[in-house]
Amino acid sequence: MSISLKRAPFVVIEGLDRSGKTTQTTRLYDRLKEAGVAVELIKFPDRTTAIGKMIDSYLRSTSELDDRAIHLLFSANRWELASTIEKHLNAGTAVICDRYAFSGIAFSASKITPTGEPALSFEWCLNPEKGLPAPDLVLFLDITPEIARKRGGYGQERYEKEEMQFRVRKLFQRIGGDVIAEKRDGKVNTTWEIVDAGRERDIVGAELWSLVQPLVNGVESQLARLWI
Ligand code: FDM
Repeated sequence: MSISLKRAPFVVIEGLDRSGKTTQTTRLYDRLKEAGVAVELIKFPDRTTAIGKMIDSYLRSTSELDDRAIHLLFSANRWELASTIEKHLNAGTAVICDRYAFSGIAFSASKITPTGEPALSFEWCLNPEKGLPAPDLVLFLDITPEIARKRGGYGQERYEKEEMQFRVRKLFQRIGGDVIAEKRDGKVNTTWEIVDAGRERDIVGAELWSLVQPLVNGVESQLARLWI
């Protein structure tokens, strides 16, 4: 009799506005289900919790909050689901997250003061994310500002402005570069994949599937924690 020590994989999808992130996340989830994989889809921010409702009203500009306060609420929204994510993975259910800690850092660290200085430092933004369950795979859906513009206007929510998206993209590139270097040095278990989301929807979908498929039978390594 063999005892399996495997747990289910934890996959995060990150991306810029107009990158097709939500469509691709849903497709991936459906494809996993069709393949008979037990899987849960979690979207951050999770706007259904008490904390999530405060985030939702801030994003829709029906309330104002200090930059630090909203940053910590986004982080707390992940922490309130962290043990659920861990339980799913250990019980053999794969978890896909639409956005995670990387969005948390990239968006908050992109905020600037009226004189153009960063409102919050990168390190300050990273700190509350330390210790969250670390994904096995991050799929970063990258899109250039030009293609995003061609795909039509941004939505009405706070942060859905071209110059903010431009800074967010730069920060995602910095975060991804750090994760790739840390993986190469054996410091983290997270694989960061940059996926060109400017291509046709089916091509992007096929690439995402080819990156996720090798994980569906489970991963050997214990669940790691982010940045500790
Ligand atoms: N966002 C999302 C943050 O600023 N911090 C976070 O931690 C997360 C998860 O909220 F503009 C931003 C990113 C985006 C907005 O996300 C809502 P969706 O995916 O558009 O709902």
